[in-house]
Amino acid sequence: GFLINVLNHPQFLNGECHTGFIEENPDLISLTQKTDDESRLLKFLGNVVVNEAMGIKLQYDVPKVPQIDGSSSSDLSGTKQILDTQGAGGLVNWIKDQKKVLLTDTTMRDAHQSLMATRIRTKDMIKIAKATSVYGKDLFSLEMWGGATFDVAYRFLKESPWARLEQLRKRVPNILFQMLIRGANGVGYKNYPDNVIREFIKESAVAGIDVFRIFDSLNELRGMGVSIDEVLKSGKVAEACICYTGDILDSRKKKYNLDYYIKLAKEIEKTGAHILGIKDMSALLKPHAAYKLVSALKNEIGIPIHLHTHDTTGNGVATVLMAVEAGVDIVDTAFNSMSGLTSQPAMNSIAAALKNMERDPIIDLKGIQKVSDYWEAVRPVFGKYESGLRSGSAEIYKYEIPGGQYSNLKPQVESFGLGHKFTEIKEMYKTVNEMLGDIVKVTPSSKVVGDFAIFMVQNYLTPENIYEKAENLAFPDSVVSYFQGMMGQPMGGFPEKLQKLVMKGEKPITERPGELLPDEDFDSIAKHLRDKFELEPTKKDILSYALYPEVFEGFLKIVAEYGDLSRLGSDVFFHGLHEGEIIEAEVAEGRSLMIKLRSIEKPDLEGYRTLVFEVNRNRREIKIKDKN
Ligand code: 3PY
Ligand code: ZN
Repeated sequence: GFLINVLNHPQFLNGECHTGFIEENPDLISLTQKTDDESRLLKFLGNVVVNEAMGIKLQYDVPKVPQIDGSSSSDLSGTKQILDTQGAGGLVNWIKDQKKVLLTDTTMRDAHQSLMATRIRTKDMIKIAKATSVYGKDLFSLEMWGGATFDVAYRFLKESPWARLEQLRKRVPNILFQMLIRGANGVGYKNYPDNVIREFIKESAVAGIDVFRIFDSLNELRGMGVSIDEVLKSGKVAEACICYTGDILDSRKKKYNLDYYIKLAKEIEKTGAHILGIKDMSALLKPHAAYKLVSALKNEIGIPIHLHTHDTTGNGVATVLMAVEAGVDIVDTAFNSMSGLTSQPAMNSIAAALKNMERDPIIDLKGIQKVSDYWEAVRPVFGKYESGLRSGSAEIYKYEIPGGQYSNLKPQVESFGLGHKFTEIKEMYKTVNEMLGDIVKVTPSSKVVGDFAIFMVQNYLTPENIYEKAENLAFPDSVVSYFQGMMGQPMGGFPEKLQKLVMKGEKPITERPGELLPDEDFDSIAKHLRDKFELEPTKKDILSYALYPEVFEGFLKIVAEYGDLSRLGSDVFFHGLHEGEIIEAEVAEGRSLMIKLRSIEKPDLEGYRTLVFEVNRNRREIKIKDKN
């Protein structure tokens, strides 16, 4: 490395080398560690420039972080302190005593999951964390973990979701942290052994999660039982959900009517859960249905009610306001610049609308505007992950597609080369739901319906011809797993004829999947990680591997190859540098490199491009294979 540094030094290249040259340039004698970081980072950047951004990078403004003076951020006391000093029961009593409606902010979880394929990075979150803790001090909670964030952090962002939790916790000591857990499906797409779910909850609770929002993708209570039980044991807050589907205002729809939800809510209350969540993942809960449902539930159960909806139809704010009228205790919202469309309804607007009203959430309106302004400036960097939806869509009432899935469906369909059949696939989504007997659709059951719909269109199948045409076709894994009973049992059971077709003679299960899955062997995972990666794994590593073996291994390999990428700015992480751009890249605590991309050369005969960088003014060249 040393010799190359000398040879590449601009002074050396210009023939200005004399005997004192080395002494005057001590940075040439670099530790191996340092050159390692440097080469790894350049390799990463080179790949982004050549193979992802293709040398094109727009101008992004640096988001302004509101300045907080020291005094306003210390001694903050909020819902977190109520839980920590009075326990979950004390918190529940406090909620019930509030006249105001309490607000949750979902920006760091569902909002970006639904708007930009979950791509917001830890770095963007921690910059605004302190300001959020100050200006959002009267929020009930921040939903900032779980759902798809766990998988995406490792898979696409090459960073640890655990580190995110830890870093946010340090900066937000006063507001409850909330996560979404898919019951027995954890933060994944399939049922996990009970010990994985239990240990994951324990570890998350210790790491800083306070409120666990638990749901089952088929509204099966037994799919949530293990999670509820473990959260109760941990002393944290168990929020168990009814997932809303159908339309309780339509008397022709008999399956998911008001009685169905009341019965389920009562069963949930009996489990000892602290809060009832109404999870309206597809934004199907119309404003007047919200009023009807919340009013009825308020009469029937005693625990607080927390409403989660999306704005996919454009009616989200109205739904929230009607729920507030009916006495809902807590509602999910997102800072305005991260709200709307497939995301949550707009927090700043709702808080302003309720100003001076009986249930005024009493939030610092000026302060939350500053936080919203920050996110507005962050968003353009993630533009390529946005869906392009420009308005709310009333057709979602017909299709019943969850927010996150709706914005993702188009790219997914395009990846199958079926972009021109998007409308047909949405129609098929509805048809498949009917073929399955009208099921609750939320991760992972929504993925089953989506995969099945694409499969139908791809293979020119219809509900009529499928029985002869698909006899020898292999169905998507998610569909097979669903019919095996590995995601639980849908209300009303499986359609038998279709189940036979998919299962091809195999016998489905009716037990709770967790009863049949053998416990995960954590010791053998630890040994595997030790042997393969020379890593002394933490409990968190072991759990991450148990949940996502390939994804976690992929993450470890990337870190070995490129180093810790979490310190790079998102503009650089996603778009690299443009020719002539200079960045300051932090490679380790307190150590930054000044990197300039001088030029991108034309590919050579083997398709390699030479990129000329300057790192701390030293010339560095690297060759990157152009894969395009
Ligand atoms: C998730 O499971 O990630 C969801 O957001 C479902 O609505
Ligand atoms: Zn949601």
